[in-house]
Amino acid sequence: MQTTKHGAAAGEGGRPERADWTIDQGWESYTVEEHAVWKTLFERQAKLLPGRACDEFVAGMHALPIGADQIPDFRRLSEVLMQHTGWQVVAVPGLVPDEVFFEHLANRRFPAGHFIRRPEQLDYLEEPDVFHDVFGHVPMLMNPVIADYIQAYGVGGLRAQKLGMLEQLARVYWYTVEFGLVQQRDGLRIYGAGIVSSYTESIFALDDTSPNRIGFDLARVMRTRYRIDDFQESYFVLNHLDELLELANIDFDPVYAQVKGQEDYPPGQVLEGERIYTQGSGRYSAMKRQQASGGH
Ligand code: HBI
Ligand code: FE
Repeated sequence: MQTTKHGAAAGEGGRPERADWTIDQGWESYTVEEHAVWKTLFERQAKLLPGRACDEFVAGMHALPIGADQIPDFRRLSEVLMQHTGWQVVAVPGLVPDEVFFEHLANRRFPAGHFIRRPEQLDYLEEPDVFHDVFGHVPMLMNPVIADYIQAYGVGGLRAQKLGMLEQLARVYWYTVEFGLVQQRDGLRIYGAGIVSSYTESIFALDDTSPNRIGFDLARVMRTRYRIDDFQESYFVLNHLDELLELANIDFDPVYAQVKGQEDYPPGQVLEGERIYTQGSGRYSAMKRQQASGGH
């Protein structure tokens, strides 16, 4: 799943109607074909995810009006979310500028793409569509810890921009909210939206021997670059989602000071002394690099 760095004006393009870039979802205008794409994606994940998605994701999904047959109506999602964690889902044309994105999150409004991918795009997506945003992110917003964490991320994002530390903060979001894994008693589970909404990555992130799986450390993740157009080379693992509560409440300034000016780590690097769940072979990324260079 590709999230361009600066949330370039996407979707219908051009100037937004409203300053906050929100639009009406236009739920009544979805076509039968669009609901059918949602159904295909939903049913594939519903079969695959038991034993892969974390308990909090499953609980959130079951408590929301999200089903196979139709693209969910954001108004109905917001009614339930508002009661549980004070969040709502607002429709946007696609990626929005960073400060617009952070402003929404800081006010517990999750900006979700209103469009859905085309049938021929099932497994590759330029930017977050309604399946990535609603199936991937929204169930986790029912969990109070994630709800607080993503709001804190919005507040932090507005600040990080001023401090020139957005790059580092965006990596923390990427390796948690988008591509995070969590240790459960019965094994590693997915909580990241970018993984849980992807058929192929829901398998790769847990089963493949190629990627590293490394214990989450804030300063280390702030220095770790990531891939935006392919599977991750490393996944970071929390002992428990409550670790994110700490992240939502600590002062980032000392950590920013610690990492500022420090060398970044390439996505596939493993460091001396860090907690390793899997030392990956790196075979998948090596194969992709070879393909890219036209190697045989
Ligand atoms: N806009 N709609 C939308 N969705 C995103 O995930 C998003 C965005 N704008 C900016 C952005 N993500 C990231 O670049 C920031 O988290 C840094
Ligand atoms: Fe996302």
